[in-house]
Amino acid sequence: PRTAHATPALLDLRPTPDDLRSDVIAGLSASPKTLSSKYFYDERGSQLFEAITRQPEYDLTRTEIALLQQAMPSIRAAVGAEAHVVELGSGSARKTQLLLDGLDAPVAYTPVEISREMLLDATARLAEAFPDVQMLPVCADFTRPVPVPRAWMPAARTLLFFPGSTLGNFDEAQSVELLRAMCETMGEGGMALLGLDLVKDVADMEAAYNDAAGVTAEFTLNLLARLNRELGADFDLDGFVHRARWSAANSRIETSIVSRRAQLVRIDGRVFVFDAGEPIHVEISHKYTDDYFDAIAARAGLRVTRRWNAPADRFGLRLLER
Ligand code: AVJ
Repeated sequence: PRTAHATPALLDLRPTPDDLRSDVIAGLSASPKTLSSKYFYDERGSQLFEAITRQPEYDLTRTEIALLQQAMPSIRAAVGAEAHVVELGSGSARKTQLLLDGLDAPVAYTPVEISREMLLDATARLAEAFPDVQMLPVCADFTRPVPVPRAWMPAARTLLFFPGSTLGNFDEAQSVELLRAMCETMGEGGMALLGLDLVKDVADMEAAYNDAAGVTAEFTLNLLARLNRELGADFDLDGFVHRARWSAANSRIETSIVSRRAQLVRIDGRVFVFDAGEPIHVEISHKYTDDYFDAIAARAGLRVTRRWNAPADRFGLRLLER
């Protein structure tokens, strides 16, 4: 039977799947050694990230949700009625619900996600909560421009939603590229709402990535556990430590996995040599000032038209227009 809750149709752009094995071999062969933070989020890693968001030192997620709640009436007025909401990634059900609830009669919602399973899960959950919003999921790589499916109800504009300071995990050149793709995806008259973590006390920023309970360290080191599980690598998890520290020159937290001693690691018949104290670069988390972010946005052809900051400027929401 046809019901409002039938499995939503999916526009599948058949994105090239990530190749963990070849990415890891390339990253560990490079100098300095590097692994992409996108590989943190296997099932265990996603659980650990959820646990991070409950740590007292890591207030990013709580602060963003409170800010979104508080700023929503003003966001609603700025965006106007009948928007088509396009979210990059589909991992933030709580924030998406706040946005769809708070906007004026949104007509459609399009999560863009490379994992079909996560895409369909997120869509199904939201379809129940928002029967009047057309669900139009797209399976695609969101770092490239995405064709936005046409909704039954013509939308007044596209509103891209990219919360969580996820932009901060991309380096400057990649960020500009991603913002350019967003600029194209949102189309004429489109807008984007971004959540960005802001520069604050160095001690606060460093504590957020070095929580006392050790959850962030476990999250980071889970990457090595994942490589052992999925690639048959033989990382000795006691031979490596988590390190996260502020780089003022780059305005970002830089997270590494540091080898505690000289050691060898085998993956797939290949041998990787680690010196004592040698880091694997695994994550960057940019923190923004207005000048820095406005300049990056301008390089992508975007203007910041509205700003909402949490108390003590601990987090910011930014509205971007072409
Ligand atoms: C997913 C971008 C919000 O960089 O703060 C949290 C992930 N890494 N602790 C961030 C993360 C370590 C994260 N974001």
